[in-house]
Amino acid sequence: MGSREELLEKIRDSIVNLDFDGSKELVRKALEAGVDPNEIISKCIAEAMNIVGEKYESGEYFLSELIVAGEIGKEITEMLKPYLKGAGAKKLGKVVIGTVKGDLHDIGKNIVAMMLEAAGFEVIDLGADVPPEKFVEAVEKEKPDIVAMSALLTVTMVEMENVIKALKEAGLRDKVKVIIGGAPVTEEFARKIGADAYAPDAVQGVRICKAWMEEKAGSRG
Ligand code: B1M
Repeated sequence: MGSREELLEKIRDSIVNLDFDGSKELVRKALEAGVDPNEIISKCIAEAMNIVGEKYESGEYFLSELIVAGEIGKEITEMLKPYLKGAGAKKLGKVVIGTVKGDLHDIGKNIVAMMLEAAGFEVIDLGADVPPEKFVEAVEKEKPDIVAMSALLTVTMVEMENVIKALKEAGLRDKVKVIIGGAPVTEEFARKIGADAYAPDAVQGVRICKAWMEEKAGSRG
């Protein structure tokens, strides 16, 4: 029987096998059948990327395969966008988001941005490879409630600390909450660099940001 679980597995496998058109066709089918886009993110994109990462590490896949998997991940993320929309006109709060300097991985960051928007946040997406001064500039200009950062490389995680330092130097650190995420990031690292929170996935990231806005609204009376 072509169950939902089987369809999700097929999507995951077709991403791992780098079947560009096949994976997109299956995602289209799943969305038409009413499959929750959040499941496509967690059970297909995220799991497939982990498997691709393992294949890359073991030498079965090379950089070219990593690039193709990344492109598939991006295109599928774009396909999910309209299905995640649905928030009203009144914005919950404003988030400035970006992948830190030296880091080009933006699939996870895009998913977080999309889910924040779907939850009712206004999202200013600075893109990938964003230096600390760009975060500072955006905080000065946009006056967000939250700064969200993503890093996928152990060597770029340090840039998150540099952004927090730059915000402090500009006298802006107390004006925003800072949340960080990305595969190599941990709760302990977040605490060490002085971030306010760490989120292991987009769902928890959105939950934390929403809780902060409720707190803020509460303290305003
Ligand atoms: Co790269 N890559 N990559 N790569 N790549 C990894 C990260 C790697 C783990 C693969 C491996 O070896 N197993 C490895 C890093 C090793 C390390 O540092 N420890 C690696 C490497 C080595 C590299 C290069 C150095 C390879 C090379 O050139 N020799 C190079 C570096 C380029 C650079 O950035 N300067 C490189 C390049 C690339 C591509 C460009 C080809 C491509 C990215 C395409 C793109 O993003 N547009 C790519 C890909 C696709 C991967 C893997 C396979 C998949 C990443 C991904 O999209 N995951 C990855 C392996 C892996 O992660 N297991 C790998 C899916 C995504 C949904 O997850 O981003 O973690 P993630 O986001 C999650 C959560 O973490 C969380 O929510 C998201 C959704 O639930 N989250 C947040 C993330 N940010 C958040 C922010 C928040 C909250 C939650 O704030 C609110």
